[in-house]
Amino acid sequence: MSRFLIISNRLPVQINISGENVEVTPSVGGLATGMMSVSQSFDSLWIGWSGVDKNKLSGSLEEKVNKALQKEECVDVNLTEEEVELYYEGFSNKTIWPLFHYFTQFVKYEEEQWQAYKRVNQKFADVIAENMDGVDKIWIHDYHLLLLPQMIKEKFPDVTIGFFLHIPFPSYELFRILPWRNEIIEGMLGADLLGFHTFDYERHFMSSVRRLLGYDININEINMPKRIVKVDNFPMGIDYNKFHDSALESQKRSVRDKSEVRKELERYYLLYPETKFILSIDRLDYTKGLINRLQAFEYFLQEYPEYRDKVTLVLLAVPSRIGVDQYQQMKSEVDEIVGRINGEYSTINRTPIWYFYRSMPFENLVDLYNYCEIALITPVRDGMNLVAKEFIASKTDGRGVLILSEMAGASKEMSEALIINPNDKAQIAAAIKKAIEMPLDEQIERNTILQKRLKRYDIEKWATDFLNSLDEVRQNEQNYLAKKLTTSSKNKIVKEVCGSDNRIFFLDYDGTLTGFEDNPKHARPDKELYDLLDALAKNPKNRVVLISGRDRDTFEEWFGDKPYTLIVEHGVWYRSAGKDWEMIEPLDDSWKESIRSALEFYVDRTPGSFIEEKNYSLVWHYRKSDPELGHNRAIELKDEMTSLVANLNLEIMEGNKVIEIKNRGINKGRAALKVLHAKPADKIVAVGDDWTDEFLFSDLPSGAISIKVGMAKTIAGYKVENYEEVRDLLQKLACDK
Ligand code: ADQ
Repeated sequence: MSRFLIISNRLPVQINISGENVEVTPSVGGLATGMMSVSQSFDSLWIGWSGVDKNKLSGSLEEKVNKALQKEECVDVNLTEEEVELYYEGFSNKTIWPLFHYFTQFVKYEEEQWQAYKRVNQKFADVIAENMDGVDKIWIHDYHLLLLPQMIKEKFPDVTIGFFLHIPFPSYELFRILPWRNEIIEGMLGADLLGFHTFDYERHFMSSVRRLLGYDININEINMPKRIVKVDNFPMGIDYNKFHDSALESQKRSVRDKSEVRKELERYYLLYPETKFILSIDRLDYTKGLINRLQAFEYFLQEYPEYRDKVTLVLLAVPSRIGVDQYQQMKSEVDEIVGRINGEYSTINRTPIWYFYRSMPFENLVDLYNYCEIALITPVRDGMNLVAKEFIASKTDGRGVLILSEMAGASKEMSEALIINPNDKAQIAAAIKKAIEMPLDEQIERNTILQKRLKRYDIEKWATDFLNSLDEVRQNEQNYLAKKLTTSSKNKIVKEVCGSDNRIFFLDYDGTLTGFEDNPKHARPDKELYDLLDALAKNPKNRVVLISGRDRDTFEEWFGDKPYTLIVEHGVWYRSAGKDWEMIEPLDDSWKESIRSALEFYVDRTPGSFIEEKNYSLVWHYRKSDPELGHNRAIELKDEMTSLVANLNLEIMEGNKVIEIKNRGINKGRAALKVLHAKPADKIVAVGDDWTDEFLFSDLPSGAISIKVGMAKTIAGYKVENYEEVRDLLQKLACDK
């Protein structure tokens, strides 16, 4: 059985120490539950901070803590008080948390905290390294450990790493503010699979990768120099049955066994049967929108006086991050508004807001979910928001109305709720009114759909989906590794090629024999390349064919006096060494005018892009443009061109940061076959880097040796990482004899 590590800032356990006694109890959080269900099929270990500073414990107590953790299959990363202050309360909660939730005004930029963040991430990496025996998969959680994937990848390149971010990933315009943005994104890219709650966060992340690091992105895969990283969204679910079943059980309890909360709610309801309970539950955090929620409730009481006697807001705020300034300020502000509203609208018998500032046992939480008719959840930013889901899961008879902020990730899956803008108090007040008045059958209809979805995509399914996806990524990596040109396969190829008396080399130019430049004209061959190609061509048993999408004039200038065959414009023109250029087949170029004017429109709107004109094709280059804009414009352009080219017998080819429009049916494969038809070869080697070379690979006769440069999918038999590796191989293929 393979071993699997789960890594998060906090371990899923509570440690209680009294005297010499140590008690470790598993926590009931969603993540722990989800992991529990999947971890049963693995030999798994959870690594994280226990919340206890072991430096302060006696040797015997420390031993007891370690043993108790071991029993729960947990290993502790011991953090000192100073580390907790700088890494956890500091960089994690004063820099990343506010920035990723769009609260730029709260973001602290402290070098000392950043250094501590790096140090603690390294500390996690060190503890992981001590526990790597037999491990083939690691799943890292959340914003405290953004640098960890890369730290592990560097040390253990063969281990598959998944990373899930539980909070939003902000838009590039926000993320770029961070002085350490590149290190953070590179840290995350150490993972093989990156998961986010929603497509928006995934999109934001991709955009930052493209703009900051310039990597190519293929739908949801990032092509890094040596690896592919997959990015996807996995909306986190809850343990649906646990909430639903507990709510059912609670209803069945006798009066004596009922929770105090439930008894109080029922007693109140008997006295005031018209009351609607509005529930508000969250950690006391500025992202959760408590202030605007209270203001909207106040506005509701002002605007709809007829309901003043009929609603009670049950406000449950869980103490959180008490050491961080903003949280203390917020607590005072909440206290003040609650005081003001209760002062203004209370009567002898009734108080409009019941305010609790504490955590609650699970049973009481479920009673609140089950009993309250309306949930008012108005975060100004929230990665997902599980409370919204837990409320719906606990509605055993299908009644109840959820009012949910469009800024919560959960709103993307819960469109049957009343979706509001958390900054629009009039809209929230109107939603409260609508919720109070909503007919029962409509409530049930909406909730039935929501419940069905939550039940199907529960926490277990979420975790399993993520892990299955991780396995797929691993499989793809293995497929890649299977094609990777190893030293032994290189030796085999050299032996095979040099053993033949009639060899031909079809070599693409850009990205294959040389690197890319912003301006294609600057990618001239260097001396090393000329020497290499000359050495290859000098052997009378070799024929060198440069086969490229380049224009004729450029190749004439660079290779005009060389003894190589040249094929340009993807197979429009052909030139044997020392002979004149010939067209491979007659073509028409009368279409260029109409296509050029369409392309010019894109040049005007995409700074840095330009048109290259070849004899029988037009190319729009966007390598120098803003990567994000260039990518989007390329999609638009392809879309627009598809209808334009249909009647002109043209086709669109997408290369590396270029879109080319050319006559249909002209491609490198067809051109190569013509060369081979004129003079067959016993051994064929073809090397290329983009998808125009796939035509070459697919059309060549079986037995040809095809080599792809880069990570993208290919039908070629082998893959190499870069043009340097190609040059190294060609050096050997010049063959002594
Ligand atoms: P949180 O910001 O903590 O989580 P949320 O998703 O709402 O927010 O989860 C809160 C959890 O705490 C719920 O499971 C709830 O049952 C529990 N809880 C709330 N009030 C409680 C109380 N008074 N007593 C006991 N338990 C209480 C972060 C992100 C979210 C994301 C989650 C999961 O900020 O956006 O949904 O992680 O990825």
